[in-house]
Amino acid sequence: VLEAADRAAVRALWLKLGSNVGVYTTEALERCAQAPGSPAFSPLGKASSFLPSLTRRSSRRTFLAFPSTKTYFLHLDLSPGSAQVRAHGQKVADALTLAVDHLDDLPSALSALRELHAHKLRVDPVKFKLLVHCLLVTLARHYPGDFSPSLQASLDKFLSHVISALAPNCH
Ligand code: ZNH
Repeated sequence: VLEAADRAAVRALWLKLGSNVGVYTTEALERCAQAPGSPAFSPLGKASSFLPSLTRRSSRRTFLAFPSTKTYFLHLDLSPGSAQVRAHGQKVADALTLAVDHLDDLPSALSALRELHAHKLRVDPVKFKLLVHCLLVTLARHYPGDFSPSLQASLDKFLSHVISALAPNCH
């Protein structure tokens, strides 16, 4: 369970994000996997190749950093600015907002989504960590002034709880 200070920090950030949660979630998805034809790289192992994608002002390509996450979305239009990716980003954002509203009971608030991801979509649990990582990077870029180490830690804990609720075997 999240501590009071973590909850307060996450709730305060969510208030600040307001209706933009979907925008940032979409950007995080776009960052996640790599466009066709680009050389694959592993950001976890090679900080040097990852850093340029952090500093690029605005990505024109979709699914940039973790190509393997793209395989789940091949049925969507993945071109830059795709309305389908945006719509999916908004759904993920709404689920995160639901989670923020149910910090006391994430597992039951997210149980239908856990079923969907584990049994129907069969998402590799590791992919959740990649998406969450991309979301943290995205928020840090847009809110550099707010992104203190303690906010980072609170958000990280919150998102870890969301992951455990969605993918219980992800450790
Ligand atoms: Zn997911 C879907 C959320 C992660 C993949 N998702 C989805 C939805 C939601 C979500 C809300 C919608 C549902 C309905 O419609 O009903 N996710 C989410 C969250 C997270 C996630 C919150 C975290 C945090 N996912 C994920 C990952 C992956 C995925 C990691 C992989 C990589 N999902 C997915 C898919 C889908 C989904 C594939 C389906 C899409 C379509 O549209 O088709």
